[in-house]
Amino acid sequence: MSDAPSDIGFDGDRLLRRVAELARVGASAAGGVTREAWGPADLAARDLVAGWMVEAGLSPEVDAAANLIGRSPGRGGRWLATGSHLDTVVDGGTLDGAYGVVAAIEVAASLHDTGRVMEHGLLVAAFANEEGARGTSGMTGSHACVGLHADTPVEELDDDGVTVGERLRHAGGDPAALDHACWPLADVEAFVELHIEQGPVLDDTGRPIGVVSGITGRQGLDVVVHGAANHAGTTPMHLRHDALAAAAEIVLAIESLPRDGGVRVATCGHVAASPNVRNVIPGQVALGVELRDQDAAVLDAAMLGVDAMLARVAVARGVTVDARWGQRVPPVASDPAVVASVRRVAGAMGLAWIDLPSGAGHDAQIIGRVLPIGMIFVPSVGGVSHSPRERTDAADLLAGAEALLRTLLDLDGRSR
Ligand code: HGY
Ligand code: MN
Ligand code: MN
Repeated sequence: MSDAPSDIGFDGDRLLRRVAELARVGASAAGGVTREAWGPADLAARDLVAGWMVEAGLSPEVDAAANLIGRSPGRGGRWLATGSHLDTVVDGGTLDGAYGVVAAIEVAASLHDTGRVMEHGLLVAAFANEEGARGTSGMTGSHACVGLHADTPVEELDDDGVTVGERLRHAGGDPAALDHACWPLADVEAFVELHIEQGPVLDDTGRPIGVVSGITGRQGLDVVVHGAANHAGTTPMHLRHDALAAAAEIVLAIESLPRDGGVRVATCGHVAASPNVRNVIPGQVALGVELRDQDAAVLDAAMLGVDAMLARVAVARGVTVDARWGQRVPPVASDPAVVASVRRVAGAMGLAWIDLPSGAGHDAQIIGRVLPIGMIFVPSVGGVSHSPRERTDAADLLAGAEALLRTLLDLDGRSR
């Protein structure tokens, strides 16, 4: 850790160039990026990154879950893992996920360029479908890496009616052999993910480094409200079963959960009304809902409250409400040894840091159900993410990547 950046071969220009190059793969008209998992842009990004892995001395492979994994063996038999994801939301930013992958490859390149071999092997992951493309549950790849693929079933249908399994096969994976994607768990020391914060805390406080204490839990919910489609001119108000009006009550009740002391945040981000025609009373509405909290017990309690609320709305509005509780991504705490290492490194680099929880979900959250994890955050200007306006200053991107490199070296030196 006493090494100056030049001693460890860290090439900041290369890192920034690669971030910019990746931003052109799937560039959207709005100035952002659309690289939905398993689509052509996502696969093109994966090919580009695989080439960079080779240059960095990593041996890349696409595993059964369509993750791109690059490995470079160390002197001993154990591994340190890092990485993030290449897929984005529709019209997302250029950094969410991609930054952590590019920085992880820069770590490998730094070691390779200086001929340094760690005691641990380095495993660099570009996980598949972190975001949940086309309405799918998400974090498909990271689940498989730690043997939890049953939690992201390959039978799940996306919004286009295509199964996750078919998507995986198209992307070079093998849905029948997902257990082959599992890492040698007993031999992995830790997983460290570098990511933009995606919130305002670091930008507000002017600190370049966030030491992530834990990652918030997320509970998905799909609701379908069945009313009765009918003529909007002839049907008296008291004889209607308006699915959209009922759904609106549900949306507002979900929004009020945090205000009423329930979960930390609650969002209804997806609405599909049918037939969605001005002069027809809506007959059916589908809602995509998610609740997030740092405490699993709080999520459990909120689920009971939501079930009761849905039943009340159904009776009051004369509609039927089908609710299907979806994917639960449990909250996870960072490993104390990784946290200590990131703090130590930031201090040694003269970078101001704070501890903070992650409000966004991350692949580290899945890996952390089985292995020790930690995350390093860098500031998001204005706290903006999942938007073409997502931005981080170049100096912060470089500081974060160097902190990742030094954290992995620190962990390598301490856990032989
Ligand atoms: O939605 C999330 O928290 C993550 O960005 N996928
Ligand atoms: Mn995201
Ligand atoms: Mn992300």
